[in-house]
Formats: sequence, C-alpha cells, structure tokens
Amino acid sequence: MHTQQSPSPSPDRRLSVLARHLEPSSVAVEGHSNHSIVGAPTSGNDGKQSVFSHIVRAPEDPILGVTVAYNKDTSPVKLNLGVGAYRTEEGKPLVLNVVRQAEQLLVNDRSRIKEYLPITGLADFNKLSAKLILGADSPAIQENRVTTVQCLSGTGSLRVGGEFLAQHYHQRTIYIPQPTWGNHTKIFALAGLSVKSYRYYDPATRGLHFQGLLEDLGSAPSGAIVLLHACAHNPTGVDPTKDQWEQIRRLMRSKGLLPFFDSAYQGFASGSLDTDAQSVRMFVADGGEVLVAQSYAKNMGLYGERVGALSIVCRNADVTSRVESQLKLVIRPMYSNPPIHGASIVATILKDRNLYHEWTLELKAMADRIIRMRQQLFDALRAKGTPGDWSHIIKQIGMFTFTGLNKEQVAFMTKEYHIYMTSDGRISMAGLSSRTVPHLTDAIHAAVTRGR
Ligand code: KET
Repeated sequence: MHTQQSPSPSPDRRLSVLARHLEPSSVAVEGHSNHSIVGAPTSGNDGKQSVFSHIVRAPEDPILGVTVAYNKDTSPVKLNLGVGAYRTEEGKPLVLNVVRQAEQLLVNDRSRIKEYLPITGLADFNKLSAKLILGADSPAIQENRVTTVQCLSGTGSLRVGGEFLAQHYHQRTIYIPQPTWGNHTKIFALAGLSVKSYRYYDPATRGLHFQGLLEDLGSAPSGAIVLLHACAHNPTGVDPTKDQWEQIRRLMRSKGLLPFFDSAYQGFASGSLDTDAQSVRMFVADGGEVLVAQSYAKNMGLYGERVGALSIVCRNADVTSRVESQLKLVIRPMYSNPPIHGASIVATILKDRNLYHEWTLELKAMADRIIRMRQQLFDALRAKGTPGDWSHIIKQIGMFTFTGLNKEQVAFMTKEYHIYMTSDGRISMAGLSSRTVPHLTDAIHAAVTRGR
C-alpha cells in the first residue's frame, strides 16, 4: 500500500485558500476592506510579459488525451480504443432509440419550462435512480433512508460525495483499488481526502488479487472509506465473484470501513441491470451506510449530457434528511444546481414501462456486442498463433480488456498500426468491430513477436 501522489494544486493549498476566504477578518466590508485594490492599470506588470508566463504546459489527460492524439492522425486505418465510449459495428457513436423517443416527447411537451432545478436536481430522476441501483423493493428506500442528489455524471457524483465526506466524515482516508480509473485519485485528493490504495489485480494471473485485497483492507484504519467498482472494474475487467463480494462485505463491516461504490457500468457488464447492481445491494441489505455514484454516460449513452446521481444510504430517516441538507451546501457553491435536459431524458425512460423495457433490450444488445468482440478477438489471436495465453480477453467483463501489453508495445501499435489505447494496455472493446478485429490482431501479433 502506498500513498498516491497528490496532483497540484494540493488539497492543502485549496483548503488554506478556502480557510482564508472564510476568515471574518478578510471579508471585505464596503469601505473597510483590509485588502484594498489599487486601480492602477500597469501595476505588477510592465505591459509586455504575461502574468501567466511562468505557467508550464500540462500533459494531456491519460484517457481523454488518447482521443486528442487520435483526432490528429490522418491515417484511414486509425482506430480509437482509448476512451470507454460505445461504437456500433460500423464504428459510429450510438444514440439509443429510447433516448430519441424520450427527447421527442420532451420537445412536444409545451408545458415544459427552463426554470432552475432545485439544488438536488430533478426529484423524479433522483427517486428513479435510487430504485434502479438499489432495487424497486429496497427496504432502505421504503424506510426513507436514502438521499439521492442529481450530479454531473459519474465524475460529479464522486466529487460531491468526496467533498461531503471530507467535510463531515470522521475518517479522511479513502482506499482505491490498484489499479483503478485514473481520475479517482485526482477527484478524491482535490475533494480533500487522503488517497491510499489496496491491492486488486494480480498481473501474474490476470485476475483478482483477492488475498492482497483482504490483507490491505484488513489493515486499513477503522472507519476508512473504500472505493469499490460496482461491476465491470475499470481498467482490469476483473470483478469479485458473489462469494468474494460477501467476504469483502463481512470484512468491511467488521472493521467499520465505509463503502463508496462507483457504478458507471450498470447493465454493461452482464447485460442485466439487476445482476450488475448485486454488489451494491448486498451492502445495502445489511442495513449499514453506503455511498453510490451512478453514471448514465455508458448505459444510456448520455456521455455528453452529464447525467448521474449520488445516493447516500443511512441508518435512519432523520440522519438521512440532515445528510441531504449538507449535500446541498456542498453543491450550491460548486455549480449551484444541475442541468435539466439529460435528467429529464432519464426520468422519462425510467418511469414509462414500455420505454424502460425497450431500454433494457438496447442495453443488452450493446453488452452482447462487446462480449462478441471479446470472442472474435480471442479467436483471431488463437488462429494466428500469437504467443501467449489470451483467455483473459474472454474472462474479463465490461467495456475494457486489460491486455497485458506494456507501454512500449502500446507505443509501437500506435506508431505502426494507428491503433490508439491507454498506455497501460487497456483497450475499449466497445470501440472494436468485426471489421477492425483483423487489424488489431495483426498489431498485437506484431507487438508481441517483435524482437523475438
Ligand atoms: N467511473 C468509472 C469507473 C469510469 O470508468 C468513468 C468513465 C467514470 C466514473 C466517469 O464517467 P462520467 O462520464 O463522468 O459519468 N470512464 C471513461 C471515460 C473517462 O475517462 O472519462 C474511461 O475510462 O474511458
């Protein structure tokens, strides 16, 4: 276990800036400001040099930067397997049919207005989102022990949850799996939490490092927060079995560790919304506290609409309503209140029996196509006799395959074959199609046999 590097500016700096702002002495009262601003246009600058000239260029994001590089490539055979975004067999982005229908209904409804939503978002959307992840008959919902707030997709939900915990929870340490989605470290560090990691993946078996996971969580300080991927672990595609989840749950509850689920792929792993929510529901069923961040980016294809939700399950209704009151104080200065359109699409689909059913079919079709791509890639590598055991491609689950290809092999495939992927060897199976499997197979074959 090790402490991850904090990105800059450090949370300490953020917090001290915040603290300075909150000091009564620094609050400017009209005419009595102790930091008076002098209106000399040339002060502090000779007019030639930019006040930002010391700023160094930041590197591109390790995931979204892959798309930036891909967009610059003019090769007709280029292939983007970087970002986790679904593509059709034709390699095109997909807007779900149900989403089109819901949008049409919304446009046709002349009674719809564009007022601000409440700080917590669209009430219907929040209720339906809680039901979707916790189950329609969840006792926690019936007992009013769940508060749900609409946030800016999965990322925003994690950030709001992180800031709430940093301000109000007694333990400021969060354990994240090693490896995990790269943004987790930054989100939680900037939220003001101290980020540590627990062992998760074993490169030797290309499977779960279950022993390491139990040992690391077992030696975490009591009360620590633990980030768990609800399903389809990113980037590894390796999930605990139901039995293993149960052991993780027991260990965490016995040590009072607080589960914070990231559910970005509900329905995408198995094709079933209920199956993919099982891990979360196991923890909620024991009556203890749970946080869960949901994203509709992948499972409804609403990437750019930024629709998600943070739910906090508490022990009783009274605590829950106080928690919600504090969540509003976290959100208000961050972005005031969330956008209306995407959440309205989701609510329209979730509350209409027919649209909901159609959505489950479209979702299953996406999940199935990804599973077919796994099989095709595996078969093609086998047929070509590419050295190595590639069975992890069909064993792993969700949007990604963690190929085991190293940085140099990835760089080679990008340079020689115009195939774009993250440098850790993760490929988005959703970006692959029957048409592009042979090209990827050739590239992997060349990469692993190079210099042999
Ligand atoms: N959690 C996980 C595990 C995750 O993979 C993503 C996105 C998110 C949260 C956030 O998604 P949002 O769009 O905020 O709802 N992952 C893909 C896209 C990205 O990196 O932003 C990816 O890993 O490619």
